[in-house]
Amino acid sequence: MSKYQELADVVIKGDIPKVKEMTQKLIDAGEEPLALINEGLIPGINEVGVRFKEGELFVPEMMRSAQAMKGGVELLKPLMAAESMPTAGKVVIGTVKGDLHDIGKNLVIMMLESSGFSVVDLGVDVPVDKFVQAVKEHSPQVVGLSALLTTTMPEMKNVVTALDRENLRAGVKILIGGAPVSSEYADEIGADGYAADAVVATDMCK
Ligand code: B1M
Repeated sequence: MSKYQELADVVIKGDIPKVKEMTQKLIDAGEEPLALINEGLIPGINEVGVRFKEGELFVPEMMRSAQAMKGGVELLKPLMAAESMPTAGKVVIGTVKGDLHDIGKNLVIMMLESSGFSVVDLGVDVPVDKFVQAVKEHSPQVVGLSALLTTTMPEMKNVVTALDRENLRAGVKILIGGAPVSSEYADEIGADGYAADAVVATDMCK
């Protein structure tokens, strides 16, 4: 059992005030912010996914758990912010069209920013054209694509194809992430890499 099992349990219950209260108590007790995320909040939301799949939980419960998790992350975010670090580079990131999941993407952003990257967040349900436009406008070193649904994975390929077509690949690496994708999928669609989590994503951007 994880040290932060109780925190995971209140995420599973979708108890928004309790998640905030417990996160704050753990912060005050000097616990490591990243450990609270990786060993408390994420295992909690992952268990919600398992129970949803098994038909024990439904969308409204999953939504409440997601909100509870976000409440905890919001308290941890300022503790991980970079303090006047020189910018390590620019990343444009978004969740692909048709997909509304953003917890993982937001964690990646948080880690990138805390490592000194400047990040342009395009949000969720981002159409291909918006990625293309953002690359033209911001000239990032990395484009990050997030997808959590098997049905939205092909949108990643559409973004890769569009950036190829517009001759925008020079100097830009495309990194993909999200539960259903893999490094094999990255190879298959012609992306430059796959990051399994926010820490790996940040290392790869570096
Ligand atoms: Co959704 N959902 N959901 N959901 N949901 C999943 C993904 C699912 C696996 C649950 C299940 O069945 N077990 C399933 C997908 C099945 C499939 O496609 N194979 C599913 C489904 C079916 C759905 C709906 C269709 C349900 C419905 O309406 N019937 C619907 C779809 C809506 C849509 O998008 N169009 C839906 C809706 C929702 C909520 C809105 C209720 C909510 C999302 C709230 C939000 O994000 N604001 C939600 C949630 C919370 C989940 C689960 C439970 C948790 C996702 C999550 O936040 N994980 C999820 C089950 C699961 O994944 N275990 C599930 C925690 C997060 C930290 O991990 O997102 O993987 P993750 O991000 C990681 C890495 O993947 C990586 O780093 C992150 C941090 O470590 N990473 C990147 C992610 N993006 C990256 C980008 C990068 C790099 C790394 O770029 C550089």
